[in-house]
Amino acid sequence: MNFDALKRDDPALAELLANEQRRQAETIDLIASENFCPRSIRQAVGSVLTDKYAEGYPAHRWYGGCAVIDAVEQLAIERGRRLFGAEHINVQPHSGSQANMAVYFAVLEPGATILSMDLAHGGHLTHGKKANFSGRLYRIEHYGVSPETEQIDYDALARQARRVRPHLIIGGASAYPRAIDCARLAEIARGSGARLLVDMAHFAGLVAAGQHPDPAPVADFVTGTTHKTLRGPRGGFVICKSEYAKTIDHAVFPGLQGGPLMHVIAGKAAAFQLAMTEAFRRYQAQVVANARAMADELASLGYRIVSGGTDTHLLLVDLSPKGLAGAQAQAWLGRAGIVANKNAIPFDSRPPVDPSGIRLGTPSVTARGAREADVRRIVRWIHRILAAGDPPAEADAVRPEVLDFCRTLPVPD
Ligand code: DSN
Repeated sequence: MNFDALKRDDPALAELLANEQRRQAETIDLIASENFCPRSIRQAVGSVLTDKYAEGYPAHRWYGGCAVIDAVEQLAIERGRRLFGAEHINVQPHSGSQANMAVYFAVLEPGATILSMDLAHGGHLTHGKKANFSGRLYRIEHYGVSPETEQIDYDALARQARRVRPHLIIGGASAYPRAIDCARLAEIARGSGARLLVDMAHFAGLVAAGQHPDPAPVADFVTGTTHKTLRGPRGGFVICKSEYAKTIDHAVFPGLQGGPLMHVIAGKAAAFQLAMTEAFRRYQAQVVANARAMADELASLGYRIVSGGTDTHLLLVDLSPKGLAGAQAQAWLGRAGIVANKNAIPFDSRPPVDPSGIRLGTPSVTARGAREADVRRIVRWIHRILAAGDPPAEADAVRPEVLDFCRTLPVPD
């Protein structure tokens, strides 16, 4: 990106941004929730739309001068609806957390019961962690994965839902490598008198490209983020059935937020458009194929893959059989320019700050054009480092090869 004006007005900040640009160009990003937002979308996000206040919704604003803004938001709404087959979409949530909050505020009273996936089994902070608003405001019951399969046991979940009688069931996670059976969740919700929210923040891009079942036809609410697999700007959205449209819109504004980030909403419109292309469908198929190839290569090198594999863009590796832990592995890999994150595995005996696993994802590296052979090569570098007698020295030896890889597959435009 050209930082000419920033260099003139704030050289110190311009230097930091250039450093980050270089870091991204020269490292392999395996963080499952990250991606490369195309330059065209970054132009929309960096545009004059940041200047405009537009509290309200298209044709119903509290400010003058919103004709262009209305057209931009309407475009995002229409494209989002078409992309996900949604009855209604609200594109204003600033983040996935706020999208979830909007659903809770729309249909739950404080103290209501939520049944959601345990964070320790791959769930999300906003699905009821004690330190989060969700855990403070609501009575949280968690489901997890089966100890045998490390996958959701839908029969057990159905029994739990009938016992707990939650007001809301949440499907979706941030470190669960398997496809979510949204139709089954809907059946369980109906059978227990609950509403269903599917938080597809992680797999929205897969849904858009037909690589994961679409929750929109079966769930009362679907929340998502636009910056993960969807490869757009950082932000959130809520999809719901028409009967909830007014309640959700009211929960977002004036319930939670004031002025929408119109520059980001323009970026969302652009992302939804790109997500409807054949190129995007091919990209997401490759994201999943690459994750499978990574899991397969790791398993062949003796690593234990949580749940035995993946259906999505991410995998969880249990490092404990190798006598390793996540934080140390993250640091050694980082030294070689391979960026990943430590992650708890289900039933982890280690603390969350230094868990037994690492989470690996393929959205970013696939956006650079990597295919199965490339990700298998990355896995062999990971193994070289983690299996070495002197891992930091081996990381230093791998680093030039990683740099060469990054130059061969540059960050996309
Ligand atoms: N923090 C995100 C992730 O890394 O999965 C989820 O919000």
